[in-house]
Order: sequence, then C-alpha cells, then structure tokens
Amino acid sequence: MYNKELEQTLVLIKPDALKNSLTGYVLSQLSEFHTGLRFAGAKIVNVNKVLAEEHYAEHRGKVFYPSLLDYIMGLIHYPDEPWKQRVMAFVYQGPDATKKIRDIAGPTNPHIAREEKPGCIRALGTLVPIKDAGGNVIGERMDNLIHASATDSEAEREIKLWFKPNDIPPSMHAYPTEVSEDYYSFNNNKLYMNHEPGNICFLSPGDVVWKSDLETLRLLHQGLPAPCSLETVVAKYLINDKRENH
Ligand code: 3AN
Repeated sequence: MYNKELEQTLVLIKPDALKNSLTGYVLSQLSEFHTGLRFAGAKIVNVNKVLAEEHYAEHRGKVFYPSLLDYIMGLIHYPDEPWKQRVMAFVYQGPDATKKIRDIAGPTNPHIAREEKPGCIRALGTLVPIKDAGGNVIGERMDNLIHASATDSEAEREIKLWFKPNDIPPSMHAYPTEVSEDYYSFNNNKLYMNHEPGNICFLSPGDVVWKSDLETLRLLHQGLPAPCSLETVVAKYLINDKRENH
C-alpha cells in the first residue's frame, strides 16, 4: 500500500542563496515545525555540466538554458572561487512534501513571487537580464534561490538523479532498490559490463541501486531503447568525483 509518510521531494539551495547567506532562513522556513517534513538526505554538491544539463533537461534549447547551467554550477555567483561553487541538495520527506514545499518556495519568477505571494522564499530572488554578444537583451535569468520539485513524478526523477540509495536511510526509501550482481563502467559515454582499465567503474556486485536505474542499464547494454540516458544514471555517481571530466 502507498505510504504517504514516505512521500519525498527534492530541494536545492542554489548559489545565490548561499552567497546571500540565506541558508539558515530557507532551512528554517522548511523546518519540521513549519512543514511536518523530515530530512531524508542531504549533501553539498559541486554541480558539474552533466548534472546541470540533466537536471534542467526540459529547458534544453531555450534562450536562458546556457545561463541557467552557469547559475546552478555556481559560475555566476562565484566565477573566480571554484571552492565556493556548490549547492546544497536535500530530500524532504512526509505527507504532501512536494506541495507543501512548492507553496513555501512560491512562483518561479521572483517579481511575480513578490506581487502574488509576499513572504514566500522566491520573493527574495532577483531577475537578471541575459544579453547577446552585441549587448542586446535576449531574455532574463531567474535567480530564485531554491529549486523545489514541481510534481511527485519530477521529484522521483530528480531524487534519483541527485541521490544514490545509500545516501538515504533504507527505512526512508520511497522508491524500489535492487542489489547489482554485475560491474558497470563507462568510458567516452559508452557503457561496459566489466571493469576495464581506463573506464570509470560506477557499480560493483553488491551495490544497492535504484531498481529503475538497473533496468535502464540492462536495456542500454542490449542496445534497446531505455526510459532515460546513460548520463542520467551515471550523473549521481560522479557527484563530487574528481574523475567527472572523463
Ligand atoms: P521551477 O523552478 O519553479 O520548477 P521550472 O522547472 O519551469 O520552474 O524552471 C526551472 C528554472 O528555469 C527556474 N527556476 C528558472 O531559474 C528557469 N526558468 C524557467 N522559466 C524561465 C524563463 N521563462 N525565463 C528564464 N528562466 C526561466
């Protein structure tokens, strides 16, 4: 039976919130006292290009997409301080987690947030013009401090993108897991089911894996269409990994 207590959602405290020292404010707004929700996972992440692209895959090709990637990678707020380029990623858990957190976060656009929902977190954000090489304004970047999953299915996709099963206590797992019986490695974006020198091995026999990831890997290895790409599965294994540029 579906257990509402296990419902989960992803929250990212983005580089503009970190730079403006709003971490404590955000965490207090989202605290168990205010929301009834609990932390199920937490990590500091230096967001690499693959993770940024996968997280914002739905915006690929849009005019603001390149600056959105720079923003989440910390390149806008900490251009010369790579050691500060990070976000804080959280899994919150409890009944109606996604809806409760979206309500407190507020509308995507900080100007609209200020007009329609004063007091929400994103009302403290800013809009920044995006210019082309000639200096013409071609769009705007929304520095809106936090990311919060929009729907339960987005939450599942995003939590599986940012977190491995072992990042979350087993008693809090909301999605099925499986134990890998095989090695999985990759090189040049190609998948291998062994551990060859030069490859990055990201799964070994005995590792606990999201069941849906293992199903995807099996399909990809057979050259069959899969529900998501190799990058989507591998991204979480490269978080904070020196070999990420492989
Ligand atoms: P939300 O973050 O509220 O779920 P999404 O998922 O539609 O909104 O968009 C993800 C991020 O992409 C937003 N947080 C915002 O930074 C950026 N974004 C979305 N739509 C636009 C837009 N029309 N112009 C500029 N940036 C946008």
